[in-house]
Amino acid sequence: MFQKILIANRGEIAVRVIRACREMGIESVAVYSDVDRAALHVRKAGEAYHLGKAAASESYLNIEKIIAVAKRAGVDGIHPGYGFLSENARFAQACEDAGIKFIGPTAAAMEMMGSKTRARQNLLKAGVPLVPGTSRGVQSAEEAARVAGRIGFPIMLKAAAGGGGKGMRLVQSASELRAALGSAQSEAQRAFGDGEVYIEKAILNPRHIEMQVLADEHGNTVYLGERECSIQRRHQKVLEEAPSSLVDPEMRQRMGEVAVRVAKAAGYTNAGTIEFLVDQQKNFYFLEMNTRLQVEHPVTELTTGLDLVHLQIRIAAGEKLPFPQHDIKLRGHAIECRIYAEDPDNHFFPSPGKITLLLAPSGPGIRHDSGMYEGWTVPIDYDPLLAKLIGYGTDRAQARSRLVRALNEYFVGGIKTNLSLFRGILRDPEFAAGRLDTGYLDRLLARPGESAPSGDRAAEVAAIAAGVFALLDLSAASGDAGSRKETDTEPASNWRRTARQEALS
Ligand code: MV4
Repeated sequence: MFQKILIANRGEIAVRVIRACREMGIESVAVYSDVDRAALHVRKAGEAYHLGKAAASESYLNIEKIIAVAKRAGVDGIHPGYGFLSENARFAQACEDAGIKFIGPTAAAMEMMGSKTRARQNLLKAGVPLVPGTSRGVQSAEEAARVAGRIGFPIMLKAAAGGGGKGMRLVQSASELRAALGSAQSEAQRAFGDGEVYIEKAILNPRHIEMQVLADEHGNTVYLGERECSIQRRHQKVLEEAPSSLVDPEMRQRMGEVAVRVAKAAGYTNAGTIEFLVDQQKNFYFLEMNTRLQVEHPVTELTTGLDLVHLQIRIAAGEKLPFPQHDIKLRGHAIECRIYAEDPDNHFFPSPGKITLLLAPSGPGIRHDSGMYEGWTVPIDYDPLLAKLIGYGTDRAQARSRLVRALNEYFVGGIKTNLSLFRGILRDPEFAAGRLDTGYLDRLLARPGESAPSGDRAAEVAAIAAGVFALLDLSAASGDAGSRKETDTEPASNWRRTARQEALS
């Protein structure tokens, strides 16, 4: 087993991995940039080392600096979290070259999945269902037109090196093809340094459903059930749940067995996710594989009772999976909300700044994985994910009602958050009925009066009242209202405070 693990990440996921290390008796090492000196992951780790400037290239994306710190701190493992270097094959290789175990798949498995055309070539041979299309880059508009003639419009042009929608174009007819191909190729070249673009038949209004797998280094691979991730905005997931309301046990088994086949074809080890597009006839097609622990892993943890980070660490230490497939039992339902520092009333613009007041929810069936604390300043430099709020229950209705209750307890003062968006989603009858696809959120936001939180007045008033109470409490305790006045939402004038205290006494 590992003695000491460096977490090459920040925010809630770094805290999540540090917690697993503590539970397992492993020492933890945090790294941080200039703007993260006071971040929660730095406070929670056993040791912390400065990397450099805020820019990710000088800090969380800097392979040389991270390996140097890892050697100095004497770690025997590195956990990459998600994002940053987590799917970087060069980083996995650099860890191995330094004699440090990368807690994730091998560089070779990452490389195979890093190119979608390469993945399609290998998976076609393995009998994995793929969206009809090409498995190599198209060379010319004429070739693209021939392929489109065979599979039929509409088609998707996709960057082989891409993911998350970059370099992707929906093409409705032959007349648009040449221009779309040119712009997709140049966007791919700019974004990934690789202009290769291939073709898939477009699936209209698909659902995005993904399957979690775990593979040890002894040839054992299992699936842990699916997550429904159709609620997205601009290719950013917003809310995820397990299980999917579309998937029955028979479909789950078929999807799970395909996912295991994908993992085995890639020589995959550790935790991974196979993404599928599901069409309106419930046909599912391999989309891509994510070779990392994902943001939404908690919904799988809650419905399987397993700790995915513990298992990642045990697998990387060379242990065998401690259970066979038939021992994995799914129970209950979990829904995750991604809480971002962004303003849903102003185009979801980022909203950095100081958190002046934080009332975090808890209680039955609630898990809150957070990277923030009261008094901390959210930097503008990184992804604005603050925390994940996960509701769990014996069924979907209970998970939903607990989450609604918890959202109404939740208050973040000083910055804007997207909490109100979740109040809107969770009370929507379409969501409650499980009628979801990847167009769901855009349709909800386009509905008049639905984009704003104001439909939920009672919750807003309760949240504001909770904020006022907590402020009064704080200023009474410190005996110094004046020290907070620059950043608080309420002006700290004496007459107002006195009036409130009188009203409350
Ligand atoms: C597709 C598709 C329809 N047909 N491929 C978007 C991000 C990238 N990972 C794959 N994406 C899509 N690929 C074919 N052949 C529709 C999407 C898509 C999408 C997929 C998953 C979740 C949300 C989405 C939103 C818009 C488009």
